[in-house]
Amino acid sequence: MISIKVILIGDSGVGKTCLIQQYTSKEFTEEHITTIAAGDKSFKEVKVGEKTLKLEIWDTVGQEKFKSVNKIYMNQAKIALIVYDMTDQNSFNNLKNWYQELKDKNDSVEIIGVIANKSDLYEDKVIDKEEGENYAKSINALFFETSAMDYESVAAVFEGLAKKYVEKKDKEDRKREEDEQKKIKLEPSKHKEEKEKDQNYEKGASIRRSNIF
Ligand SMILES: Nc1nc2c(ncn2[C@@H]2O[C@H](COP(=O)(O)OP(=O)(O)OP(=O)(O)O)[C@@H](O)[C@H]2O)c(=O)[nH]1
Ligand SMILES: [Mg+2]
Repeated sequence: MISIKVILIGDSGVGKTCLIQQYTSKEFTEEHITTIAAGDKSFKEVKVGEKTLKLEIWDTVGQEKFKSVNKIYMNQAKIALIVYDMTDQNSFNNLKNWYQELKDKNDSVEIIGVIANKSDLYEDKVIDKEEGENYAKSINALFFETSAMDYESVAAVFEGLAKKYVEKKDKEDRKREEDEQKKIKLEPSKHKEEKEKDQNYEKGASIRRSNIF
């Protein structure tokens, strides 16, 4: 089974812990208990076609003062969710800083999702879906709207990103195989060329030899 590290980043209070809780145990907490011990891991298996992926989901802290520890948590993550609260302009403005953090401190991320959370609070919404979508597009990420109270919307994120990851890996595998095939096809002619070169050399050598006598 393929095991992959998934991280959630974004400002404090956007709902990272709640999203993980909903996805892994179908629970929602009203209280905001700031995550301080970054690196809590939850696991969930997800099926993509024939493949089963084991998601290792890491919860990270959104508070500024903990930023220095984030390198360890960002490292080796293959999937990253950058979360904002659609009722909080600041959390949206900070997406670019989180993206920069990710670029600086992670060298392995393959798939990024931009998550607009708290869709149940649509009356207080200050960021339009289009703005979120445009930002996601600008960093080549997938876009999702979620409510951490609604399991389906949350599962769609993890399943969507896992699917994209598998598709990307499959494509890379196919490309590698094609390149390998091309090499094999090229090799016989390479052999032939080398053989001919050798034969010509032999011919030349026998002429050279006969010139000696
Ligand atoms: N209405 C609503 N509230 C939410 C949603 N997601 C999270 N919340 C609330 O937002 C607050 C913060 O949620 P957390 O999941 O603790 O936020 P966090 O991003 O983990 O914050 P830090 O750990 O401080 O970085 C809590 O009071 C949650 O109940 C949502 O989709 N809808
Ligand atoms: Mg948290």
